[in-house]
Amino acid sequence: HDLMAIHPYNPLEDPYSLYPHSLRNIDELCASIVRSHRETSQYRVEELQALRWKLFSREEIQAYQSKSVDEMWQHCAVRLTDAVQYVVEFAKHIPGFRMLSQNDQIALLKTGSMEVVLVRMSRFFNTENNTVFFDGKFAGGEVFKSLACGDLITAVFDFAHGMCALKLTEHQIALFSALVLINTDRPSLEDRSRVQRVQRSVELGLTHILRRDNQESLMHKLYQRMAVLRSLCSLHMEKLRWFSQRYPLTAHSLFPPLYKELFA
Ligand code: CLR
Repeated sequence: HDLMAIHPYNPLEDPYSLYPHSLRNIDELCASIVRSHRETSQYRVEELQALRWKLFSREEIQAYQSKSVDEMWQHCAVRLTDAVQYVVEFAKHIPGFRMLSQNDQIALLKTGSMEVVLVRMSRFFNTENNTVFFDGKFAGGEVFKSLACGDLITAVFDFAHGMCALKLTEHQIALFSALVLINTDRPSLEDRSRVQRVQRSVELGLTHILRRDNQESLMHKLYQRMAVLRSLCSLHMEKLRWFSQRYPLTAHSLFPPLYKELFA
């Protein structure tokens, strides 16, 4: 009791006391999210940097542009699903994710996986010529012309451009991706309060590394990006509904099962 009198403890002066975490736990949480990001990010930043000037030739671009609408959709759906698979792997290693019910894990991935793919896209994006690494080379928006959804492509490229402007570190991208995924606003969650506990810890992790990097002002910008992500994903769903109506057979029998499971 005497010790308490010598060191009066005021929880309001201790930002961490509001949460059931110690600084050490937060460091461990950040480290495992960063590790999981690194292990599931397909390419390292340096590798992508080295490939920056590998562009598609005029002939190659024309080959993409002369594909039929359904052929190009199927091709992109396969590429996207591949990327989503890595995001699912990433999610599984976010501390607390596996403790959620199967239903809640799926509910979070249904809306969040595409958003994380778009966050990750910024690592694969060259702002100097507005191209994205796709199929082994860098592709401009014109490569996707035969998808017939120019507004979506423009919006997605604009988003990647804006993300790049924030110049996030790999650690920041990792924590931001986790926060995008663990979101209590998603529809049809069974145990919102459990998701909220995981969300709080990830939020705390992001705050922690932004503070450490002396970039606390980024937090506000990142929350703004999350709102843009949401609108991009509803645009993606809208396009998918349009496509499935016009090409029910391709959508039904040629799209990868995971793509259908998550987005259809
Ligand atoms: C995102 C980061 C991943 C690797 C990756 C794979 C596929 C890419 C994707 C990135 C970015 C977006 C992308 C996608 C393939 C098609 C898609 C270029 C680089 C564009 C935007 C077309 C979307 C078409 C849908 C409407 C089907 O780690």
